[in-house]
Amino acid sequence: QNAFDASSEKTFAMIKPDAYLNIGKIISLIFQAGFKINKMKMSRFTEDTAGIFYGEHKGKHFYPNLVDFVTSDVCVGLELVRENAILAWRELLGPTNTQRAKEEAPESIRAQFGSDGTRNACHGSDSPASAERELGIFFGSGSVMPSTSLQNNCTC
Ligand code: RTP
Ligand code: MG
Repeated sequence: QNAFDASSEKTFAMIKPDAYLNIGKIISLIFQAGFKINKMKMSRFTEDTAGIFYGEHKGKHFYPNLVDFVTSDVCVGLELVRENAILAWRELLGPTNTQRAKEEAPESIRAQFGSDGTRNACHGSDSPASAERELGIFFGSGSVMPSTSLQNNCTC
């Protein structure tokens, strides 16, 4: 479980397609909050891999919109390590809904970089079990998430 010492915890963070152009600012906020970045990978969801990652939300009213959004461009997945990392990262994210984040936590990442209820800049695991599952999807051996190879909209 612990990459560095007994008090450290791992979480899975993900910069979503609406925010990866702000990756520099978001990584600064991650380091300022005392996290170490243990792994980082840019990748793009397909409908199938989004269905694996967001399986718990299948059937919910926002699911089709969520899949359209996360497959629209690349995401950046990170393994973050810190004491109490899961809660600390979700605290830094702020409320799920960007409008609520702006009202209740104006310094939060979602308040600064999100745009609505679904396009909310970043993801964070909600429990040790989901952190293990999500880190496995992105970084496990035989990961279904390939590293990008000009999968993004690069025009160079
Ligand atoms: P996340 O999983 O991304 O860290 O966010 P969360 O735990 O705060 O929210 P969750 O309930 O797990 O929802 C997953 C993602 O689905 C989109 N969503 N849209 N009403 C809506 O339009 C709505 N509700 C949720 C968001 O992108 C949310 O982060
Ligand atoms: Mg969630």
